[in-house]
Amino acid sequence: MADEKKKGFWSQLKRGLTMTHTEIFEHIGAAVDGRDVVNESTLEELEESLIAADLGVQTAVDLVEGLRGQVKRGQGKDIVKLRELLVDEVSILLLDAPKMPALTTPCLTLVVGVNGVGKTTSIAKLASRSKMEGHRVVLAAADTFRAAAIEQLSVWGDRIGVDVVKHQAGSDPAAVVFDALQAAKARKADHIIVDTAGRLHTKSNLMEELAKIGRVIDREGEGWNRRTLLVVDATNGQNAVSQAREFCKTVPVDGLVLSKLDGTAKGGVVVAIARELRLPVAHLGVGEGHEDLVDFDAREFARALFGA
Ligand SMILES: Nc1nc2c(ncn2[C@@H]2O[C@H](COP(=O)(O)OP(=O)(O)OP(=O)(O)O)[C@@H](O)[C@H]2O)c(=O)[nH]1
Ligand SMILES: [Mg+2]
Repeated sequence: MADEKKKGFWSQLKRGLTMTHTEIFEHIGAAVDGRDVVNESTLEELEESLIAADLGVQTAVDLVEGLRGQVKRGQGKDIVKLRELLVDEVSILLLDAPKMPALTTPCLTLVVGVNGVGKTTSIAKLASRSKMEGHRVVLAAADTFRAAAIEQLSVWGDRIGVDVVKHQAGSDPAAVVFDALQAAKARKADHIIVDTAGRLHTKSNLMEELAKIGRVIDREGEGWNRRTLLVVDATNGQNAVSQAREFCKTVPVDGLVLSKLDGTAKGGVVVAIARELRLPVAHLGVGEGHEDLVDFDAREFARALFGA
């Protein structure tokens, strides 16, 4: 990846995680109380703030237990060193989680998730990214539930400069996907991104609708790599973990997009998800604009999480 682009990601990510790392370190800073020496109360304070940042209780306990051993052995005596050790430990955790494979075109990306989590915005971001990488993108407005949803995707399409295939509100989402596949083939596009209506995994009629879309892709999408991305809202913290877990039981998911990291002090949820769900985290949403998407990188994420 070009250095410029990497640098851009890094500053976006760091900005996106500001609320989380400020929260974690203000806490510990207060415990250290100017002495700048790490002791048992610092570690307890750290454990609490990791839990508050939604890394998950077990993960927080395990991390601090590891650090306690290192502190005893004379490492991590001051807060700067402790921060470095934390970055290393969290990187190791995240590196152990499955990685999202690179996009191979022609590709159809189906984007799913609960209402309001940031699906349509994430699609705009993905489309913009894909276009910048030289792909020819077609968006499919398969959230036909509301006219406003079709309009929202069209506005993004115009802004980014990519085609949008749409039908009238209330029409069959599977038919939109059918048309998007025909349009993509005709226009020699190589990446279709499908927007879908927000749904809870418990709504069986909406789940059947996804299955129908799947059958259309099976039939018409020969040669297209299919991947399903689940968008989860990071501001939901631990609830996002359970939501993702339940969703994945009904729909096979290939990777996750964690949106709205910029709007929460619960950025540790990314660690919880990677560790507990064993699902690749593909991208992080760090703002409302179409450029506010960061590729997930374990080491960089750990550094940004602790403001290193
Ligand atoms: N701060 C911030 N806001 C975001 C981000 N992603 C999405 N949003 C905002 O979240 C709100 C909902 O986003 P949408 O993309 O419409 O969500 P959706 O999942 O498509 O919603 P439905 O189609 O109604 O289910 C909008 O106001 C977005 O601007 C993000 O990464 N950061
Ligand atoms: Mg939407």
